[in-house]
Amino acid sequence: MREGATTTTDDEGGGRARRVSDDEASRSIATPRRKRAKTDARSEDDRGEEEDEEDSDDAVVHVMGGVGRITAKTMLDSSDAWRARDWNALRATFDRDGYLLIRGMLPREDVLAARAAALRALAEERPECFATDDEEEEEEEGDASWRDGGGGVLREGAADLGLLSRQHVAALPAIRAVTESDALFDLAEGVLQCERVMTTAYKWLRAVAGGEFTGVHTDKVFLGRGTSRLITTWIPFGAVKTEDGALLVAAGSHVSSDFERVRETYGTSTVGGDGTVSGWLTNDASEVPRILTRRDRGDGGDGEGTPPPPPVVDWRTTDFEPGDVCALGIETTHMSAANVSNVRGSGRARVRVSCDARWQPIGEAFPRDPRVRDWRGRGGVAVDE
Ligand SMILES: O=C(O)CCC(=O)C(=O)O
Repeated sequence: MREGATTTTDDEGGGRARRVSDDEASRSIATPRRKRAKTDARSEDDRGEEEDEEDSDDAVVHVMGGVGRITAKTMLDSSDAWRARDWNALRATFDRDGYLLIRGMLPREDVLAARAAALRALAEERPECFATDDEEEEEEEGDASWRDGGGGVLREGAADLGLLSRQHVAALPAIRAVTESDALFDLAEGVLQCERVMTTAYKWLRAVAGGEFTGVHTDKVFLGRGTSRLITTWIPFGAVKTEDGALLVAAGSHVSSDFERVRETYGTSTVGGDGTVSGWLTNDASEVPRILTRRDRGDGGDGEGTPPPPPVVDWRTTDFEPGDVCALGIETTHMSAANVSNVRGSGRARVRVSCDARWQPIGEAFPRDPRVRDWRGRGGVAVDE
């Protein structure tokens, strides 16, 4: 299939790269919205309580959902269930929310090695996009090494880095060690409740520059011509804070009645084989309630002229650490936040590197999307059956 209908660049996205303006970006740096203002008059106990509350799953951030500003809550953390291999709990959460966040699922050092490999290769091919070592050191306080998660500061104006179309980079052993790790096979088999899964040889390895993002979509429009039992794992290569362009998931959108008409209309459309249609529902997450209202409730509500309340979209995101993974269902509405990083106010963005890997069960009962040619099993074996 054409690689990038879900991406942000011209040749990779079937549409112009979407960038947010500097003004939008400066207003939107993911700012935690605290539930209560801090005062010094509170007791130690109260402060402790508040800190717990701030760290709770209900913490809210302002974030650029593409070109629109939205608020998002923190993703629910399923790491304990993963560590206990509690498949009932993991599947129950996945079925309810349409996603799973698992922290520290992959070895941190492997993920950082993959990041270093991706950035080194990209810097060789697009040297003009990256700040020089000196500039980087200045910005990153000396932490300029690719290896330890540093590096990746872009020159002002750098855009359309084109990593997605460089599949030889995605195929590097250090990168495959992460994107096709046994832990991901285990997760996909457990969530999909099957004996064996396979993963697409093609990998959606992205280097996202300042102002860029992926618009609101479901994977079904890109990968839905085969089995519906297909999942995506979103793997941040390094720390990806919300402001760097983290994943944003509309929790429950795969089952919610608010999204039903969108699932039936947009969700059953497919991106043209020539990749000329972006496949995005919108590039503005703040528009989604209006789109749901328009498509779901054209009659205007209760028949007595009272417009129905706008549906609430439960956007979820988080600051990702190296090793964290988010799994998504094929009908879960999601996008990535705009990369509004501005390293030390320099006007330079930090590149966001991440990779989406797709998974489905092996076997005749699970048809493949004809747009995807090559599939791989554990150990990198080609899956021909
Ligand atoms: O990483 C991104 O920008 C978005 C990834 C994504 O949504 C996808 O590939 O389905």
